[in-house]
This record gives sequence, C-alpha cells and structure tokens, in this order.
Amino acid sequence: MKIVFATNNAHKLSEVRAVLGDSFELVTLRQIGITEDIPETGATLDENASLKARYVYERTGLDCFADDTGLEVEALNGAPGVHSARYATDGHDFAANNRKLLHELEGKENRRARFRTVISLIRGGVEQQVEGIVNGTIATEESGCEGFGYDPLFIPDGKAVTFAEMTAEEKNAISHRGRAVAELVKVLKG
Ligand code: ITT
Repeated sequence: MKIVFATNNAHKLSEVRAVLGDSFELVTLRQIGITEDIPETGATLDENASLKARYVYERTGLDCFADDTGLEVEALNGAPGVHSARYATDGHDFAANNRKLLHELEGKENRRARFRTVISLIRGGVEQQVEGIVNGTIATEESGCEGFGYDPLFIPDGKAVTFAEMTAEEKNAISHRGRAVAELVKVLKG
C-alpha cells in the first residue's frame, strides 16, 4: 500500500519507516514534488497535523498522513508544546532549544514532561486522527547522540537513560511516535 508521509524531517521518516515495515510503501514529499515548508499555523498539534495532511491531499489527491509532535513540560504549563520546533529560535535549532529548556527549568523541582504525537491520516478523502503519548522527566544535562530534537534531555518513565542513549528500535518501542504509528497501522489494516 502506497502512502505519502507529509514531513520534511528525515529523522521522523526513518523512525516511521522502521515501525511500518514492508507492508506500506512510504512516499516522501520530495518524491511528489513538494519541496516547500508546509505552513504550521495551527494553535494545537491536532490542527497542525491536519493542516499538513490536507496541504498534501488538496494538491495531489493522494492518500497521506502527517505527524505533529510537541514536548509538553508540566512546570512550564505545557510549553514548548505546539511551538517545540521554534522554541528558542525561528529555525529548527535543536541545541538552542535544549539549552533554553534547561534554562527555563533551572531551580524547578518538577521536571515531569510528556511527548505527544498526533497523526492525521487522509484516506480516500476521509480524515482520521490518532495519538501517541510517552511520559517522562527532563534530565539536568544532555546525554546521548542518537535520535533528534529534545531526545538528549528526555528520560522516559521506567528507563534510566534518555531517548538519545537508546537505539532506534528501543525508542520506537515506547515512544510517542512509535505508539501513534502503531495506532495508525491498526486504522490502515482495520
Ligand atoms: P515536519 O513538520 O516536517 O514533520 P518538524 O521537525 O517541524 O517536521 P514537528 O513540528 O512535529 O516536526 O516537531 C516539532 C519539534 O519537536 C521538532 O523540531 C523537534 O525539536 C521536536 N520533536 C519532535 N519529535 C521528537 C522526538 O521524537 N524526539 C525529540 N524531539 C522531537
């Protein structure tokens, strides 16, 4: 089954490809000639996932899905949340985002956080959403160099290491995106 994954993030693409396996042929934006950044002007993850998927569907009519993900930190009232990509700067500067997060949490005892992924799927013109969540804590310093984004700071519950210290398989088995994609597969196969 062929399906477009509406992302410009190569890390997301390889994570999702690994979970979906061989039953689905993931088509990239580049492969269908969409090279521009899709505007993410929504106020929530749900809205942005939907905007990205609809952008592709309206231009191509192809079955597609998009992922919008945010890190929600309790002591920061859910920030950076929907603004996770542009927390510290205008661009996707992972190092600056992590520095800012550590700075904002200085002196705070509560370091609880969660990653939330919303996937919007459009199949045969019909849109459905699924979600995946992983709870954890924000470390006091960065560890590990696997993964991307906030991974060097996020320690999932039940583990003693950050996502960036895990293999892709270990992260996918418990992560927000791994869980959301597992739900997506149920819908696609259902
Ligand atoms: P697309 O919109 O092209 O899919 P993006 O990188 O802009 O890619 P999001 O808006 O969904 O994706 O993600 C917002 C940010 O959240 C992202 O830039 C990372 O900093 C962070 N992020 C997302 N998924 C993550 C993960 O699995 N681990 C660590 N950080 C993640």
